[in-house]
Amino acid sequence: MSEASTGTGGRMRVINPATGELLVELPLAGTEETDEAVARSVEAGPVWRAVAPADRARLLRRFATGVEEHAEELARLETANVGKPIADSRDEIAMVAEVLHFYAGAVDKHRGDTVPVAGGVDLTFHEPLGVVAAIVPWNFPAAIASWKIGPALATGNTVVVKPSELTPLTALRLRDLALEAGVPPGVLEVVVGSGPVAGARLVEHPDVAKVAFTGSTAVGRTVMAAAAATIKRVTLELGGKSANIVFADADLERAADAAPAGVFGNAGQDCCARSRMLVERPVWDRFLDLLGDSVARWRVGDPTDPRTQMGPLVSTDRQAVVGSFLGSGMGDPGGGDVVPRFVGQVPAGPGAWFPPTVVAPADPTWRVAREEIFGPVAVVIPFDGEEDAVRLANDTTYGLAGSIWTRDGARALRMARAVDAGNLSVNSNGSVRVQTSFGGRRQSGFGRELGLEALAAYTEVKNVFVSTA
Ligand code: TXE
Repeated sequence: MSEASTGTGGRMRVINPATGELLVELPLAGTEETDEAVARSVEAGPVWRAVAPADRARLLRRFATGVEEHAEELARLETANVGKPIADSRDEIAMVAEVLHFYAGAVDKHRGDTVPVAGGVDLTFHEPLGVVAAIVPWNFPAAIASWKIGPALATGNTVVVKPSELTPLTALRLRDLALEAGVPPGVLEVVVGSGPVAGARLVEHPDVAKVAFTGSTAVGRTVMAAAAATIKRVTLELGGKSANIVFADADLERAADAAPAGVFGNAGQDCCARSRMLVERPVWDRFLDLLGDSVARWRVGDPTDPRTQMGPLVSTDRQAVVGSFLGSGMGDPGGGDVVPRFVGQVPAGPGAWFPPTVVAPADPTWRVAREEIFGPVAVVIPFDGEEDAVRLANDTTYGLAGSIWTRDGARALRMARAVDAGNLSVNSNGSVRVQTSFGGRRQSGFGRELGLEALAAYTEVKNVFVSTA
């Protein structure tokens, strides 16, 4: 299946990955169409900033309400386009609305300061940046778009969203719902185009003030380098290889029960996937027994069935990539065989299916234990004590998320401080909440989304001194 063509004037075949069925064919924006969207966004800037704060908040609330009213339609669209279970899509669309409500409430609360200085009065303003390009991946298309749209619009920016070429459908609907809510034309633009053409053009465009990027570390690197030419502001939310650390004193049943969702959720196509399970040696056998049971219970199948917990991968191309981490000779650098210990079930027939797969024990030097796979593959590695757990958890170039399972509160806090990642959870695998900041350290990127922290990513402080002499 060829999911997308690229280049100016091309067309994109948008595919349902669970069935291989063609959903729609869309024209791809080239450089010219991208420039036109940026021009509309520039023009809309003064219009949007002239809307009184309370009215801007009302418009964002109305937009949020529109999302709620069309939630089922949006959820079905997301499931058809991404292949994710409908239960997940419903949660993610609910999150889109919650994000918009949250930032609607922030419009008139992101205030400046007065600063004590000699000779006059000094005050600060949090000013919008201008046109923000939101470059979005295919794993959570609507949710991740909203994380950028919400705070950017609330603080008076205009936004051009470039969804992934594989999954543009919900972004287009969100733009329509914003217009229907009364958000002025041009304030929220969507450019459906390929990364190397439309995405790259947004990054180099002199009228784009900031790029908010979520995607692979490799592309993030090129975005950051290209943004240097115009000194563009950049925030990057990139990959991860997060650790799920299970101590011997943990509630093992609970940890094992939660583990599949922590790594196989969204078919593992989640930057926060807990794809490295670290298990303290005294409970290795017991935990592996429990994990085998919970993997066997993990329901893979038709994404439109509300009981389904995992659907297919986003594309058939991804099957080969995910499969390349397993098999004979893949135990590099030793070249041994990477043979899974547990392999779950997948439906027969068409679709980009890949079974939930657990490699245990895995050597920490193997590629399967080091690289982001972005598929439903977990490795399990034994450790001996707290220090060893910290060493293994931090033995990665990434630093996005992680979990610590223990009944010892002091240890939980010591570990949470010692693991070098932006988002940690104790006795839970949840990383993302609307009210709290989200983002990475090291090569997982920088800048924070969500929470009140995101407002700083879309504004700059202007300082004004007024002499009273
Ligand atoms: O990401 P890309 P892909 C990781 C994950 C996955 C891998 C590849 O490991 O397997 O990345 O996914 C746009 N200038 N993550 O190929 O290519 C592109 O069109 C500007 C982690 O989908 O990084 C899309 O809109 N933009 C991750 C977006 O960048 C460019 C989420 C992301 O695509 C561009 C997704 C360019 N030169 C993948 N090239 C996470 N953090 O959750 C591409 N794009």
